[in-house]
Amino acid sequence: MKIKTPIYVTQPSLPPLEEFEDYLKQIWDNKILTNNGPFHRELEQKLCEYLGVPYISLFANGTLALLTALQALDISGEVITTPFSFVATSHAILWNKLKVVFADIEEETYTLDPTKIEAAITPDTSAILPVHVYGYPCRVKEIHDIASRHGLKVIYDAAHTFGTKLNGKSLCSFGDLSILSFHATKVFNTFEGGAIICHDAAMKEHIDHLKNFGFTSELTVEEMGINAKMSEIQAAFGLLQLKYIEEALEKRREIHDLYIKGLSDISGITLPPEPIGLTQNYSYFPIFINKVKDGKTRDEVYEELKRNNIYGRRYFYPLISKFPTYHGLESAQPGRMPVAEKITEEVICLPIYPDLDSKMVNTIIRVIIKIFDYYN
Ligand code: T4K
Repeated sequence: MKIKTPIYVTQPSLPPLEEFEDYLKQIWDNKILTNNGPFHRELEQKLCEYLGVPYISLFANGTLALLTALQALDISGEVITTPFSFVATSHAILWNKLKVVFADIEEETYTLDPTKIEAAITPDTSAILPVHVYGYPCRVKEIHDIASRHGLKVIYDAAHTFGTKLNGKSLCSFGDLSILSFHATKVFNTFEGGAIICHDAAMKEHIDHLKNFGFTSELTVEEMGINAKMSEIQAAFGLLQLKYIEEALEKRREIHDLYIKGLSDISGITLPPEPIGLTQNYSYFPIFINKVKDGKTRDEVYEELKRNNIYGRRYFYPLISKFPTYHGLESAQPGRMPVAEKITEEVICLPIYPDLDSKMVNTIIRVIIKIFDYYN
């Protein structure tokens, strides 16, 4: 049962190399490398069609998209967000010199608890920045209602949601703005990359200006922009990736189903939820290890997996609020977010990616069964 080569939590999907050469040849011919070139424009159009969203603006990565989204809506004061995410979520708030206010999550979806959002609102609050963690939907209706009642903006960190739908509607189409990540570790990757999704042409133009230094014409800079543009090589790669996305999602689904079947009888493991109305992208396969149920701690299981060459990841541990940068915040104090504090101690994301073959998935399942000594 010994696994010889390390198996990591993910591995990027790559299309056939020879197909990418055609795109490279076109770039070599036309010499357009960046600044809203033909592949960039084409990828924006194709992604709007694929995701079923009205407007998309491509970015060099998801973090720059988050930073720019906060600028685009002119957010000030305090922003309510989750501690159970990748650190880019709240770093984007800090980089904009705004105050991070953490609120607790729900146990069912690992996303912000609407009642905790409402309790965290003060006269200085201007936005909510929830995260659809692992592609599971936030309570979008409740969050919309809270934002409307209090006059707040909503920016969804939808970095994990590529291809997911809630009741047939793209999960990255909610809120005032949503951001996506196309990092190498994501379901759809352009090596590095990201996007902002918005709902009207004026906002799209505003965002396009912001990501290009604030230029509105050759001679005019009207606002303080940044350079956050996606290059032609990334956009070309994205176009090729789109050709294979359905196949990649299907392979992820097969792995997900194997894990569900193979691990469902182990009492110490809680499997990921199947939210009603959600078309998933199977970007992550989080399991939750409850010591009380089976006597094993998450870290014991995590270390034992590593000894077997299986490199799951504890996404997201520690909570962002535990990092020194956030220690001073009142909302980050221990005991303030009991659900997030529990979930972060229980989670391990198991390897899931299109090139992980079913034999290996079954081996991983057998290793886990052995760790739990399930048949003894
Ligand atoms: N919001 C959320 C909710 C996010 O999750 C993220 C990013 C962002 C915002 C920001 O978006 P970006 O600015 O990144 O576009 C990874 C990624 O670096 C990060 O993009 C991602 N979230 C986060 C959840 O995961 P690490 O530190 O775990 O990455 P790393 O390098 O350890 O990679 C994990 C495994 O993937 C490796 O063990 C091996 C494999 N891998 C990785 C890379 C980079 C490969 O096989 N090839 C590769 O090129 O953060």
